[in-house]
Amino acid sequence: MNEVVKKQFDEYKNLIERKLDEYIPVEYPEKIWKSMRYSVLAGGKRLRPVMTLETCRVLSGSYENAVAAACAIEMLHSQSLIHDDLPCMDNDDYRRGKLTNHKVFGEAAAVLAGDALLSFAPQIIIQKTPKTVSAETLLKVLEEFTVAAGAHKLIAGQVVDIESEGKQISQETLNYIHENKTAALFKLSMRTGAIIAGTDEKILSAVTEYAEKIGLAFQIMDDILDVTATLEELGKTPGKDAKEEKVTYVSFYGLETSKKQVSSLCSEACDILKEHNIQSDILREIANSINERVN
Ligand code: GRG
Repeated sequence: MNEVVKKQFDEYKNLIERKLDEYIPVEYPEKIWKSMRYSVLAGGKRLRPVMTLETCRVLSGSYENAVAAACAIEMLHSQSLIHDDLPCMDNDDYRRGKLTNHKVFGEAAAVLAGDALLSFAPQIIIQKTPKTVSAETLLKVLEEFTVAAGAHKLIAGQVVDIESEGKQISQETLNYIHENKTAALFKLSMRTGAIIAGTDEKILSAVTEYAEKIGLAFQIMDDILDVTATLEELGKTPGKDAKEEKVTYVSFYGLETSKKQVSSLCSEACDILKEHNIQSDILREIANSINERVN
């Protein structure tokens, strides 16, 4: 990412960090709030909320109106990571370079922290979105959020992923998992920014298509990094996919073809921006930088 774009990205990121810290207090009973804060404030890349803010801005909205929803999406992302790391799911000891939530707070608190984040996130959208945003828009944002978080999207992807372990699955099933586990959150992030900006259906479809491509590219890169990166680089345990006998893009197509697929998807995503005259350096650079990412 070039220096100017990185500065813009970091401005959004710092705003998200500040607001997440402000939105999640430590109240009674302290254990649950501390457990929620531990994972949400553990220093992720904040890619999804930055995409929400930038999408809103570039489509002529006030990005300030999208801050609460952007933070809620990051809370949902954190919830999915806390639960995914549990022994009954992916069973990981490290996340974002730190011990996973259940390793620090215990399994019961980790399950409850995830549950609490899942309902706290829409609460934040309702309570913290500026009142200048119409009730109709707020309802659309909440619908997008609840659909993405539930059994139609994230949970569907997770269930099929778990059921597929140790099996030879088709390319169709692999894509289903990636679309629902990973791309769905990128789509939610961008669609939320676009809806708050009040964009028309044509542009909403264009940003959805961009997010689909970016989401798939991001997940293929995740599969690649699982094979090529270290624990220090990743902040989580590498080599898990092979250990759990998971079919991934790398096991399906090999490393080189997978890398080519990432490049093609990223350049197709940039083409969509160009075609619809969406002039965002950040969104273009996010697409360009996915194949360079190391964590
Ligand atoms: C509902 C339990 C549950 C799971 C839903 C989203 C999900 C399915 C599971 C989370 C684990 C996982 C490996 C998701 C794939 C997407 C992905 C690569 C997440 C990591 O995102 P980054 O790299 O993380 O943006 P940071 O730490 O930077 O925020």
